Amino acid sequence: GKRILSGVQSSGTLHIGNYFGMMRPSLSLQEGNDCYYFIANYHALTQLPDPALLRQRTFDVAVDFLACGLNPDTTVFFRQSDVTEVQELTWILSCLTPVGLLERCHSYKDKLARGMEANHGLFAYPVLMAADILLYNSQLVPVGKDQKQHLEVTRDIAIRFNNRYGDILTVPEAMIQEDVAVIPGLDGQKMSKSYDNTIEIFGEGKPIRQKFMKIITDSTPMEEPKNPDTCNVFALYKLMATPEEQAELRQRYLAGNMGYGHAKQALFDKYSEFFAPMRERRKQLLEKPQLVEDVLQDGAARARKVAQQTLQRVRQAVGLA
Ligand code: AQP
Repeated sequence: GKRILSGVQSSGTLHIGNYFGMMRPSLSLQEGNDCYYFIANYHALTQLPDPALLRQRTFDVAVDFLACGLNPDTTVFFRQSDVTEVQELTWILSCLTPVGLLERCHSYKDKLARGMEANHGLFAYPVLMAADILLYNSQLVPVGKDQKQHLEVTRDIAIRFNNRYGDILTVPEAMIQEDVAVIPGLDGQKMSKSYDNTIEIFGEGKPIRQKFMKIITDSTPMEEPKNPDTCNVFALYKLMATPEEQAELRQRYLAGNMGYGHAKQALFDKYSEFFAPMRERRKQLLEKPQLVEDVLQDGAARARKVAQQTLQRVRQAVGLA
């Protein structure tokens, strides 16, 4: 088995881009590996100044991840901020991270371009992420393609550290599944909270159905054949449908006489069915907030043990201990 690390920010409501890009691959690694999965609430703080909302969303992410199948008996599941050791490692790593390395990060440049406030936390985000990964001696990090560059920054920092201080840190590898590397949103761009183009994992009622109906398609007329392989609706359908169901819908695209409204309805039905069991588990968990809190506390205690060992080695190596 390998040491796997995976994190998700609590900056908003989890969407199916998070689910298929990161959560599902992470969940499928639980058996036979040594998994550390956490809620990145320090990271969320770079974008979320409302304390009540940050607390609420952190709890919601915990519930949603558990509902989606995280097994807290085998996986160490915790809140990032419950293991404050990560902040000391962040500082130490900061002292060997060139500013230019961070200035080149697309995610930071994107956020600036979209008018977000350039606080230092946002700039230093990849160093905190490196600390998360390195603190737990992670070997594999399942992520969507948007995080590829940040993983390279982590590797770069780890290698710099080891070159300077000796072989202390484990240099991790990104695990990116090509078929789910970039899940498209309603507008066909990467699904992302900050693009406001998301489909929530646990969306409800009319508003969520309306979102499906708003997915952008080309304007091929109803009666003409359509290309499933360039269609956002079909791309999302493929994530949830069996091979037979995919073949069937593909056939209908190619045959013509099927409007996009029909494909969207098929996608919406599939989504409702796919997430139904998780929705049920989520309902049960929402009734037991103390159980969720206990899981996180227990996870934090287990995570802290590893964190303290790594930090001790690091402090020794750099001359702080
Ligand atoms: N569209 C996506 N396709 C594939 N993977 C995705 N991930 C996010 N969007 C997609 C993956 O989800 C994991 C957790 O993401 P995060 O908590 O870092 O959130 P994010 O990437 O910041 O999500 P957003 O919605 O894109 O937020 P903003 O707009 O704030 O940047 C990561 O592994 C990510 O790759």
